[in-house]
Amino acid sequence: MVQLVDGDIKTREVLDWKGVHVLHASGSSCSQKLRIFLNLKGIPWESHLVDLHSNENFRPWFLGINPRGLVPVLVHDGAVHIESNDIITYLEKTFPVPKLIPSGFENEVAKLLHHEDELHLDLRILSFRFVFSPPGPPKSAEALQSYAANGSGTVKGVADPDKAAQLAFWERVTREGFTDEMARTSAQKFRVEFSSLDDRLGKSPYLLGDALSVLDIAWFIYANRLSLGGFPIERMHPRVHAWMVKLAARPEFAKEIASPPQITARIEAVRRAHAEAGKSLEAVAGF
Ligand SMILES: N[C@@H](CCC(=O)N[C@@H](CS)C(=O)NCC(=O)O)C(=O)O
Repeated sequence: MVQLVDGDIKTREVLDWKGVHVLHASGSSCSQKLRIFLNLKGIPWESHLVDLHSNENFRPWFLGINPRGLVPVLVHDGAVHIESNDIITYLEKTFPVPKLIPSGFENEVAKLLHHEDELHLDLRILSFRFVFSPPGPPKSAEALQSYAANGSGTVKGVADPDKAAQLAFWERVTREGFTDEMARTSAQKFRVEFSSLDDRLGKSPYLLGDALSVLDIAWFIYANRLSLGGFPIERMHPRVHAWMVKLAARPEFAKEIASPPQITARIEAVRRAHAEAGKSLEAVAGF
């Protein structure tokens, strides 16, 4: 569980926030996951949007709340929680009904969610390359300087290696771009994961059995994002595709993945342009 300690938090005003507050971004995959969870739980919460496009997350105010500069963040009665899976696990304990982590599966779910989180940078690589496709470097030098310089730099009172890893990631992709090699490696990892999910879905309607769980939410978000990038889920992993379509029809999921028409049109245009250049996700990954 990642609950920040007093010395980690420089933006002191949040310590007075009462109730459930979520700092999030509409198109961010981890924020979508948390919002679906909150919808299914029926937990009332107050929204604080963070604009990732203008790098609001790298400015002192936000870094004073999450020293990692990442969304989502939960502030519950003045306590600051970071890391989407830890936030979800904390909320599951605090608001136990309806159950979204089945009894007896707590350790397995923790392990599986940790594994999902380990693939987050792979999701980011494929998202930037095939969905967002920014024309220039993803982060300006000025934004990265602000990221490096601000915030406490500590999590639970200890110098935070995760921030250094995030910085190294952005510096690398600023230098090299999101290369074919990076995209291929990341796509291959998801092929392995989706094959294993497909096997699970051959045995039960949801990933952990007969009931929907946080694991379905987490993997739904990844599958949805990758299908926007042109990952051939329907052709390669038909059970995952059918499960994804079934979940997407539920209102708690549908409203979190809906995009304004101009964003949908842009994503389609990016996909078409990549395909015309022979550089679709399928082609680059060799699927
Ligand atoms: N392990 C973190 C990952 C969070 C993360 O990477 N969030 C992304 C959005 S999905 C973010 O804040 N990116 C910062 C950026 O794009 O500048 C979690 O699960 O909360």
